Amino acid sequence: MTLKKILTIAGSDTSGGAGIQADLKTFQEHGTYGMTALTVVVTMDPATWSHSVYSLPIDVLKSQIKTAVSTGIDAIKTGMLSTEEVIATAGNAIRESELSTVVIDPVMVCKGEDEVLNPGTVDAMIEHLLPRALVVTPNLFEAGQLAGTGTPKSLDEMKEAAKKIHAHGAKNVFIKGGKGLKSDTAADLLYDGQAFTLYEAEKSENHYNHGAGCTVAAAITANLANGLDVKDAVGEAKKFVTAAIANGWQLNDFVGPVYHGAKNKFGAPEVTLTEV
Ligand code: PXL
Repeated sequence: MTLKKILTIAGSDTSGGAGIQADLKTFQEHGTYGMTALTVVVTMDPATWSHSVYSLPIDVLKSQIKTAVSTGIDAIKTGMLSTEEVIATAGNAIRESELSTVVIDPVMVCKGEDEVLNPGTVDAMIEHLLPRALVVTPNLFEAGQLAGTGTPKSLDEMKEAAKKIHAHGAKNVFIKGGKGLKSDTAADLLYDGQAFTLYEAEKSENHYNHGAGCTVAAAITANLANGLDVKDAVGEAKKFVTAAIANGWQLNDFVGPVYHGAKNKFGAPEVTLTEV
């Protein structure tokens, strides 16, 4: 048996819904083989759930990347990258791999925490990661940071941000609007440099959605590794995460992760595509 091998360069979410845990669970559900290069370990205070972020030494990160790349990988995904040095290291690894199946999830904050991890990281992502991205998957806040426009609040503002991010070199820009827009659906926008496609699903009543952003980016990566084109990879990933959110569950008083196994267990929800 051979499986497509995917390396995720990302952080560990100890609570298991986001980060490298979301990536590995999602890769597994897609019949792909996940490998990891850990950048940080995130822990949560049991009394308040406030996050602490512990960076691993850069040599440890480089050593992990070397190990995984030596096996011959098919795709790379990036998640939480805490410093400019870590971002440059991930960018170099992508360049040296010569892979085109590269998905950049430009994680800047954890949900509930409202400061960018480190202000210099936005410019570093623009320099080292966006020019190498087949798909970049910002949420609304991250799109506003990368575009320099401020957080989009409408479809027109999402389109404007997507164009600016595309101009930084990302071949496809997928902005995760999710429940953030005042529309009746959970709507995300794909821009390939020519056309805008809106992906819509029913808005979930469920508020247990921790890890949704990492999960959709991981699903896009796995679908691309398995040979889907970008438009279909995104469409299938949207179904995967919509099911995962609909079946999100309460882990404790503070957090409810998505259920990464939901689509395979319960079936795919409906997602509609519209050129806009
Ligand atoms: O959801 C963003 C995210 C990404 N990566 C790690 C995280 C989080 C949020 O908690 O912990 C490691």
